Amino acid sequence: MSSPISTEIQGNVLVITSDNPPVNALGQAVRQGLKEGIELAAQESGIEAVVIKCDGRTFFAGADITEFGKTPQGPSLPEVCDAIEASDKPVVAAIHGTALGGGCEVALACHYRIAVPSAKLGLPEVKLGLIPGAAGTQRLPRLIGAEAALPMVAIGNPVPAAKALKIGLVDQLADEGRLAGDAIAFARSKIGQSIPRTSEGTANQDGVKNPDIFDEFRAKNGRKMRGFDAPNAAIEAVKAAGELSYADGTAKERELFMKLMSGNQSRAMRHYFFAERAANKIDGVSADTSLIPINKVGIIGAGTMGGGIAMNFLSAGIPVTILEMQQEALDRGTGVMRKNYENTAKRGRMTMEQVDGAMALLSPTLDYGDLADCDLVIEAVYESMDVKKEVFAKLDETVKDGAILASNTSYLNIDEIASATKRPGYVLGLHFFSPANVMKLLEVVRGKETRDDVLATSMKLSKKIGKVAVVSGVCPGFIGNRMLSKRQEQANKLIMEGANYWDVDDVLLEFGFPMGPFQMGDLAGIDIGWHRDPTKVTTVREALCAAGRFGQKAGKGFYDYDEARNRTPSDEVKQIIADFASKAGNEQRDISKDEIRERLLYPMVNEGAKILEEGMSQRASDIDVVWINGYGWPLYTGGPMFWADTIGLDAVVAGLDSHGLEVSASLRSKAEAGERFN
Ligand code: T1G
Repeated sequence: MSSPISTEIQGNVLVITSDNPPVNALGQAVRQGLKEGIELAAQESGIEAVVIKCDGRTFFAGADITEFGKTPQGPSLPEVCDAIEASDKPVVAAIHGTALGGGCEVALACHYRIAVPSAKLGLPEVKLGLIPGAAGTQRLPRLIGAEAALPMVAIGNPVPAAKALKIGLVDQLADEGRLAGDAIAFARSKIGQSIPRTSEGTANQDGVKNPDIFDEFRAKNGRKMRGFDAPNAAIEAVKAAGELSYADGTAKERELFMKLMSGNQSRAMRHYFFAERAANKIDGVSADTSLIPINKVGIIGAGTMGGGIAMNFLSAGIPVTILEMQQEALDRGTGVMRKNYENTAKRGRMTMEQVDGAMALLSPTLDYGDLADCDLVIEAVYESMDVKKEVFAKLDETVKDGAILASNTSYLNIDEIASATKRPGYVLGLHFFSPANVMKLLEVVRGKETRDDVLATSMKLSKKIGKVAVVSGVCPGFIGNRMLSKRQEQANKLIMEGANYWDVDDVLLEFGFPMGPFQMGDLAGIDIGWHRDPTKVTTVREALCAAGRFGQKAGKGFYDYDEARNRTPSDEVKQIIADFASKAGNEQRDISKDEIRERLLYPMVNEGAKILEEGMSQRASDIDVVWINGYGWPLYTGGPMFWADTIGLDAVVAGLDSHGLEVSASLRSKAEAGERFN
């Protein structure tokens, strides 16, 4: 098989080129070819400088993640990087696309780096539960200082070329389309000069002007890093760069890297990396299915969901016509959208010009006729089948043929909604999660008649608006809410049996969720949907509302809140629950956190098994993608189905049996056969 690496001598410069689609991952053949290229440069006296570049869409985007967990084959990436850096002829990295992970480390091993303005450079290993493993944590701080290196290594976001130039990660910007030529000229200009080797830099030794930066960084990013092992390891590695010799620092990095590589968190996060990409693929629908052009979107309803949904399209530069029934509701809705954008601008995440640009694409209307030329219309009206069928019938009459009609319903039957139209093939569900302009998950609900091109268009469009889309079949609650209802059912039962409601929340918090169900209730507002009659008390929630416990906004809900919104369990609430429990004749008992965790999470796994069995989800990893992006399931456990594999399906079944909870046939048979979901 021909090597993905080719070499060409242009005058006195050796150009080493990688052509390893799709992203020039640094697989064994690439590493071998790079090493041989550097050896060639050393042997040939006519070669006075070297350029390393990549064909295709990007410079090396990292080690080949598919090789992880397999027996390593030499040469290792650290070996290749050291060979590059040891060259006594200047080596220039010519960067376009995304120089990430091992790709950035190859660039750091080069003596110089030039990049096109659209390029990005980064060390995202931490997003895979790892840290850089080819001396990135030791070279980068020596090149740009620990303070600039810390976020790159411990958070893992890439920096654009302009910023890379500013912080010294890149030496020069090249013209788009002239990268190779500029790199060769740049390399020639360095012939005869002393070779700058990053690993020899000691800038970082005294470059850490303020050793407190590490604790300050931890304090500032604590919430984001909560529960993850890799960020702390990354901080340790960067710290070591300022305290140890290069040799000792790389040994420290290797030790930290190997520990993470063999840990559950990295296995889970690597699972998620491929799971998110697999979710894009629709079984039985070819990747080259023709797509329906979406140039104009209609949204029915300018409430919280409708407005949030609209913002996704406006932010992606797609014009939106938004319809309400009353002018006042329309004005309120568009006002909220502008306010949301302005708040984002205040946080420096967009400019006011961008705010105005997005809002300029919005056309508010009270007239269905203005939706006629939309290519896609999404309704976000009241969750009532009758109302939705009425809206779809009207859309079917008004909107041009061939347009997609989508419902944002969170659990209603899409096939029944489609039956209200003469175009069921063009009907599907696009279930956004609140706040719709923030949450990444989009459940794409495939009706029994939904056409392949409608489905493929929706999946592609989801990516354009920055969503992670997962295909779901038609069943109550689709994938996420269907599993959530099982957890909520147990949460409500547990507190009726004597479990402390704060233990229920704490179990989920300690597991890694952002909050538990009772905290969530206080945040959203206990009084949502309350009938406002304090004399009519039939549920715990109604009792809380009757006692004025509306949630955080009232300073009290399930919890009492201080001015900083810190929560304290309430004896009054504990008594309210106990009264309900005794009225229902429930025997009370102390319930351990272990039992709470098993009863909250195992039924979700069981429901996931049923969803798979019924074909409501294409694959177990899709369920993981739903829960990580829609409900805050901790990424470092890989999602409910991967987590169940990790603890063992036999343990899940034994737990469910011990609590007298349902075990689906497929889950039990998988457990008995020693199988995994993923
Ligand atoms: N290894 C193997 N396959 C990869 C890959 C990688 N590093 N990156 C992408 N792919 C596949 C991906 O699965 C998909 O396959 C296709 O390429 C297109 O990807 C030693 C240890 C580069 C920004 O973490 O962030 O280096 O689905 O759909 O949206 O210190 O891919 O087509 O079959 O994502 O244009 C560090 C991971 C690795 C970068 C492009 N590097 N990749 O995004 O395309 S660890 C990363 C990305 C490491 C060293 C350490 C993105 C991208 P398929 P895509 P995209």
